[in-house]
Amino acid sequence: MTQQWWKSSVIYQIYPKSFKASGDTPTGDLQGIISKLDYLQKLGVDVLWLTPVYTSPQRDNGYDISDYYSIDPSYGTMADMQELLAQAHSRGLKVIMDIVVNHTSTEHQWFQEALRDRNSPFYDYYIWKDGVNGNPPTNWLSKFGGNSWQFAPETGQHYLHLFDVTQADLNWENRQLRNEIYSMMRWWLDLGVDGFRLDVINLISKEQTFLDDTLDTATADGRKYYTDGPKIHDYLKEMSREVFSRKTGIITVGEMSSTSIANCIRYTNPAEHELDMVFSFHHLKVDYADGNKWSIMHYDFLQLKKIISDWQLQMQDGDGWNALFWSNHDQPRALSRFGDDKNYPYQSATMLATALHCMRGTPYIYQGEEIGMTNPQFSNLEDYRDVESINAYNLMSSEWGYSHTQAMEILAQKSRDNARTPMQWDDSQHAGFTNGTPWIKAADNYQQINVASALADSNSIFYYYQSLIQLRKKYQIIADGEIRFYQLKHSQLLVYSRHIQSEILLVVCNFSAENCELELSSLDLALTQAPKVMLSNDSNNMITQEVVQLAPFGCMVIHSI
Ligand code: TEU
Repeated sequence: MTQQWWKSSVIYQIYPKSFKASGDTPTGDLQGIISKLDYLQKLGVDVLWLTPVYTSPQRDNGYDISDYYSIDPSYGTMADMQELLAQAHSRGLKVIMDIVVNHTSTEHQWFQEALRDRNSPFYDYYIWKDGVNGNPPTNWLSKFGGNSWQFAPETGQHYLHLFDVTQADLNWENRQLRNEIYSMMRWWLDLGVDGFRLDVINLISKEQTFLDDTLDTATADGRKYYTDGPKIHDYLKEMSREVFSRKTGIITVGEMSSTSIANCIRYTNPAEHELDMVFSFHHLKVDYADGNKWSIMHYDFLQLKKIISDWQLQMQDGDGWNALFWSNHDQPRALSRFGDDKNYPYQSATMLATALHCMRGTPYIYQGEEIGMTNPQFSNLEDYRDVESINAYNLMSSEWGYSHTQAMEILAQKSRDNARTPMQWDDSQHAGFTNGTPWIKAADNYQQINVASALADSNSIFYYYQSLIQLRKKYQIIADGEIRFYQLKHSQLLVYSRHIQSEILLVVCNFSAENCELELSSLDLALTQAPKVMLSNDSNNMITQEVVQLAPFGCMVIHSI
């Protein structure tokens, strides 16, 4: 196995709560995942990423961990976890765990000990400060709304929570805490997991000055004091030494909140010995009006291309590595967001997949993306479950004065629950997700959009994904080729090429609902006389020696050797 085997791999994200229930429970479970491993193997992915399945009060669906060493009973047992690892490994699939070490649940024993006794060694595992003249220690805002400090009467001080009030930030300055975390991570590696997705890992090092921010823009909310903080690279190097270096063949991916390219080069350049790859989110903020997520806006295509090309080119120059993704459990469905899920669902889904999978980086598929799942368009507030969405609704209606209809429209476009509806397995009740009542409603379109019908149709989105995954394995140029971009001002097309010596892969994607043409001479590329069409998602897409013509949401991958 080469050292960077994951360059030619594709990773599949499972949100266990919504993936598959093995019986009649409202939530999915580990046995449900085991029952679908053959399906994932058929798709052809290499690695499964499981969002948190540890014991948790589930206030933030498992990102609030109360015990790192056990499985939440709603998902099963540690024996189920071991069975999942064994069954996955026997199919050649690796499994990575989502590890949340920026914060724990306030129900974690460490926090409970801290509350009980200020002199306990666990007190300093968290970040405690005195209030200032009856106000919180700083004006930093929580990512889920409101101030990010909570007063605890038991201790007389405030603790920091960058997320929900039940998610207390850990104090990484404390050496003993870091050692506890590293030994816990080694324990999971020893159990057989193949690596980690590290939740908001670039927030763990806080500047120790604890100063107020200006609050005069959407991002002046305190984040400059803890994002890519002063000791972050030291901590990741330490984690790499203490944990990652203990096992070969693992993979590490960091989730980086509001980060910079320069930092992400350091996080992922192999010479730095920090992480293998990173998720960044700038390309998914192109529909935030004035930086505000809770707004209605059609995304800005030129901005999207600029961000993507900047990240691709600069990470390439700095020998960094991107995790490529359109979707995850925190984002609305990409097909509904960047495509036309009503008129061109097949073309939009396959074009978006092509645009992503042929870039430089390791592609991630979020459950359901491979069958074209869409936003559910919930019409009742009661359909929503997500803590962030419910807080946002309250903010919009009570503080911003939005009407119920306005706030509901915004949630329908932006809520994280858009991606959290049950995986659509078949056309039976609740999409075949559970025999009982699901914890969150399935999208109404499950009778048309589901795995069973995708598998039965050789022209489905599923099989297109299967081909894309196979191409990455077959053609080294997709994994390793140099990337170049063209036509960055074109209002419909994303155009880029990959190169290994004189071999060229040209990728042309139409992000609009209109036909579109590209003059090949505009690219200054030495293509052969008759380049081969490696992939095309519409029978009306055409190529001649002079032009590429694309149908609405059409795309073509052209190989010249
Ligand atoms: O997300 C971090 C993060 O930055 C997002 O929460 C983002 O701020 C928010 O989703 C915007 O909609 C990770 C997890 O992926 C997320 O599910 C958790 O809620 C969060 O960390 C806290 O652990």
